[in-house]
Amino acid sequence: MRIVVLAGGIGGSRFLLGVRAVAGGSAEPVTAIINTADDVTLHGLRICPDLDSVMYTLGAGIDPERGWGRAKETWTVRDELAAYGAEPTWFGLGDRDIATHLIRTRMLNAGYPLSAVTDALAERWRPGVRVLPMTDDRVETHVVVADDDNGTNRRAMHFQEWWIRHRAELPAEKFVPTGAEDAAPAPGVVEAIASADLVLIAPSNPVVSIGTILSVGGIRTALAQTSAPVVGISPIIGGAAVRGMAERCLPVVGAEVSAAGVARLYGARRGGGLLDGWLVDETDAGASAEGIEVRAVPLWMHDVDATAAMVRAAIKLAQEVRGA
Ligand code: FO1
Repeated sequence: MRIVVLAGGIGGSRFLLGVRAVAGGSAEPVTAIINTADDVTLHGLRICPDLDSVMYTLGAGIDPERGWGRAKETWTVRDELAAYGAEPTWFGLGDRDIATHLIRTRMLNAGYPLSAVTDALAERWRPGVRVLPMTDDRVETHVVVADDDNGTNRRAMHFQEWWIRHRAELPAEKFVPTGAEDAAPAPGVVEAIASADLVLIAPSNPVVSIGTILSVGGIRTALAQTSAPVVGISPIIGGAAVRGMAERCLPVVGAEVSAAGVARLYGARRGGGLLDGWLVDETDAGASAEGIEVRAVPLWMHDVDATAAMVRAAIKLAQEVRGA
């Protein structure tokens, strides 16, 4: 079974461990299409947080508590940069992680596209799934916030600054995936979706991870046209995000912070939206969204087995909606 997964960073990586476990044996590899709008250039290095979280998690190099960066990390370079007063000091660059950014930056500067860089880095990490950036073009989420008390002026900042420096506590007025209008899907993305037997939407941030993947021209169309059923997994359980700050992002786009609210944001495929099916946690049993088949199963990714059970439930739901 050819499975394609749209995913962001930390939640998406954990989910992919379950997908790999379920699909591990099959000849066709899983294809993961990963958000790159969190990417940022700092201290002259190109950093791709979601691609790295996926690569390190599937390659067993991740720091499991943080969900980003390397295990057994040290922070000497970060501290030395801070000693020079080199801004930004709020972004944690780990020494081991810097090697990844140096390789990536050197290859990008030599003219290799991000997808080729990702393949080269995967030679070391062997993630066991095909990891594709959503695009090889530069797309960066910028967050528009009020710039003064009475909210007359506005300013935009990079998503990483809003997320890390301001802990997503500055009220966001808009998320702008800058560059998306000119970005093309990376090589292999449209083909993978078109030839998929199943498309899974990982329980990642619906706005700044899945939403940004959908903002790349051609990806929504490919998802609408593929014969594969599209089944999503809710990142919201019992009215709160499992991790990260999806609950800070959903109201900005006018979506309710609930499993049903995210399904409605994605929309029903038969109504021109994304989803055929939607998995919600048992605490949200009874959630419904017009035109979408909803099933309630345990959605806590305690370990790979729990996540694999979620993936099997998604496959079962896909077979049911295909039959519908
Ligand atoms: N997240 C933080 O909260 N603080 C950090 O200092 C930080 C550094 C960092 C460095 C490399 C990297 O790949 C990720 C990093 N992250 C950090 C996480 C990152 O902001 C998020 O994982 C994604 O952007 C959200 O999906």
